[in-house]
Amino acid sequence: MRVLFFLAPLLGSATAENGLAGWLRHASLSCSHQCQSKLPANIIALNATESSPVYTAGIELQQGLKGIYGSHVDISHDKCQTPSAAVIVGTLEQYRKTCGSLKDVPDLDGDGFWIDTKDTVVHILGSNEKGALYGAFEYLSMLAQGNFSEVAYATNPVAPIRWVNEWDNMDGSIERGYGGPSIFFKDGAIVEDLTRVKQYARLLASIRVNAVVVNNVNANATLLTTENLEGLGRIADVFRPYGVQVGVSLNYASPETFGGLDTFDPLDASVIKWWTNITDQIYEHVPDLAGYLVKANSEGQPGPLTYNRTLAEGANLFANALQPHGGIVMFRAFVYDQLNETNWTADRAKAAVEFFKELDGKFDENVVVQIKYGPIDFQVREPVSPLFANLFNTSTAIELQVTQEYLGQQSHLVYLPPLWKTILDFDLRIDHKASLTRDVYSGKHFNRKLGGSAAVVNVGTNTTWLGSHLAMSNLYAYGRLAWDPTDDPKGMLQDWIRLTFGFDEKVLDAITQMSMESWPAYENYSGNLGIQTLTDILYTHYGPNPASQDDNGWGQWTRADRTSIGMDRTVSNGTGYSGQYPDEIAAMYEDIDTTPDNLLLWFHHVNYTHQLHSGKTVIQHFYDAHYSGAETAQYLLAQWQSLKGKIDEERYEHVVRRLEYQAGHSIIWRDAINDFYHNLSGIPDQFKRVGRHPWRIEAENMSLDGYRPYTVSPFETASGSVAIVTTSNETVGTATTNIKLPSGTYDLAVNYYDLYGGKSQWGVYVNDKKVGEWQGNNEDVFSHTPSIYLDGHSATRLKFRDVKVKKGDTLKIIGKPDGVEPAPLDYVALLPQGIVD
Ligand code: GCV
Repeated sequence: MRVLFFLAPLLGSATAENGLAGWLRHASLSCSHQCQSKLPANIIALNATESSPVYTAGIELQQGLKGIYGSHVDISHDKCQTPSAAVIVGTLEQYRKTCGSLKDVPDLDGDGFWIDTKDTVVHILGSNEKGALYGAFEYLSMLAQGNFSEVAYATNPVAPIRWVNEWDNMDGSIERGYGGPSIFFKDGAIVEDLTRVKQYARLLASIRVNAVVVNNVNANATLLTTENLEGLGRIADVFRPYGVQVGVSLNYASPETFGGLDTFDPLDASVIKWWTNITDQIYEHVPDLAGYLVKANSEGQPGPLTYNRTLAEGANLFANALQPHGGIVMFRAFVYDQLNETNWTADRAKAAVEFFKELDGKFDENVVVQIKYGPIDFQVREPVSPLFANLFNTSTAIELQVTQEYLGQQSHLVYLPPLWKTILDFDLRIDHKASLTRDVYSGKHFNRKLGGSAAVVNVGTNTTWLGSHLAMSNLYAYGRLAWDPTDDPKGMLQDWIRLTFGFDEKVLDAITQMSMESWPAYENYSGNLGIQTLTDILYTHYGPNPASQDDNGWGQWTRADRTSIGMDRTVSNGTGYSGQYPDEIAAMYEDIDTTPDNLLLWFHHVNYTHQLHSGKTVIQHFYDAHYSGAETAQYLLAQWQSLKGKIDEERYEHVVRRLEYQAGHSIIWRDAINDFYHNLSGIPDQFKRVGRHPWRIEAENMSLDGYRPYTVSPFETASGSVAIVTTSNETVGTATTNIKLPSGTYDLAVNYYDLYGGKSQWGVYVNDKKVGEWQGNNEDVFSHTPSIYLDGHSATRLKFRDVKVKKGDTLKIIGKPDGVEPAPLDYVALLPQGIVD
């Protein structure tokens, strides 16, 4: 293959950009003479019907060519002869009808396509219209990257199901959404203006996602009102030209709560009739509905178990109603009960296999069991769900999460594909044969037709879609992996970077490095060694709160006590979970010596002094990893800052703000986790860092006027466990101290708490000269769920650089409370160059 790059300088790099176009910016490139000769002068889209994906492909190509190279190209639909260079897009069948046969095109299946750029006429031919549109986006992606390679290849999807799920509520809020309110719903109805839906449709089609479930799995039956079904029809009309089908989540109890029946028993004739009618009505509005997504008997949601019916009977109820219409049921395996931690063998991780294994083969053909990648809940590290290895006669799909519920909620940069790959590429050794997870859920391993993936995305009306520009790489890569799970995380990322930020080598290198380092760093400064998560699982799922995992029924336990930590999931002495895997994998996890360090605490309960394969003790690994992760987070910021001037101001500033915040919050994470386990175990840090902060001035040790000490809970989320708050919500507080450090230039860090429900103001002064000021407005700036308490979610750290001080100077903080926020302050640190503390 001849690879031709006519890389042109990116014009308009200084133009402000708000992220709305995502990776489809089609930013302007200058085109040399040589490049001009490669550009098509005509577009032939072999379908003239405006709602068809092939028609859309023609429009996208036209707009893309205009955007990238400024060239206006006409579109025609009914002939394939052209006097000059052209691009022809259509299905293979349309091509044969209009233009005759084409040799060398291999068999295409699913939504696959053939692209051939070797000739003056570029051919983009899909096995169906969707495939043709995907091919057009592929070609545009090449052009937008200045790539004029002469290629001819076919590509087919690994699986037919490539869905996204949106957890949008009818009132417009989004469960675990960090990019603003819904693009679909508002005040119980479907929004009138669907412009954003159309923009989303383009993004999804360009990454070959073929269906979107528009409402939350915690579903509200009012979606089924006539007015809302009409609205659903409007949404589907917008998605249709992009080849994206619409699906809906259902509430199992709807026949009773919405339909007025006295039961929702799936075997009751009136219930069956009710769902059949509703399904027929939905198809009247959305004739190509993809199907239903159902969360049943989970986290308070109703389901068939209420009537002692099996989950398979529950799923088949919908399968029957959908079958005549060609729809499918995505039935979620996320079913578990509350458990008692005093029972050593109780284990939520076992639930999915316990509920579903015996139902294997009992689901109708159009049911797909949708399985979260790990057995708990989208944690920073989990082993693959063993359910994939326990369903031999049932179609499955993997559920991933693009929205970063437990992974920094888009206020932290975490590029997820390296995490996902630990699951997709895992060899389950079913029947002692190679059986990669990706081959199991795609249907390939068990030779099943249905299968694939779904990702919880939760885009919102924010112009960044997800709440952060850099988070969009996760959505882009999800689509690529849903099509081809062997795709390389770094390669996909770099395509995304070029499409999103241009071709500057420095930009490419920096964002690549930052992104690739981000998940390991996040794991390091949050929960490591397979402890799943240490985020607060009882509140926002965001900041640190290791104690929240235990002493409750949620089953996300760490079983940490003064001497030991971890879940014993062995068969010999624990919950028996490891025995849910095929023999070879079960044996690996059963034995502490063959369990990888990064999953040690998932499978074994050990002393803090247990030695890892790495040679470190568990506790020292905790300490070191947290220091190392937080240090990397500082570096992420520095790498981005090195790109100033190379990225438009608007996006540069938006990202810098988040990375500054992340750099600070990683230190809050680091100290909280280290202090917690240091306090619990009493084991000192070999390097004497934990609990020792020579550069800090604790706010509670300053002279206070209008401020008072406040004991923070959880204790580890305040340095020394105490912060200060103003004595009333009207009183301005002042905290003063004399600087005892040697005279010099320092970075001045302040740790404060930014609560929801107030916008306090703070100022920091040296000898009455203002060094800096800030406002407690995180809720307006960042995407994560805010907190109304002083805790690990609201704890925030800011840095003012290069502050000159003299020994004996007066350092003063003045805090002005607002609303319920009493201008809380934890500490100030004066940091010599190079010190992170
Ligand atoms: C939509 C987790 C989340 C819930 C989510 C649930 C699910 O528990 O915290 O918000 O509910 O998973 O996937 O159903």
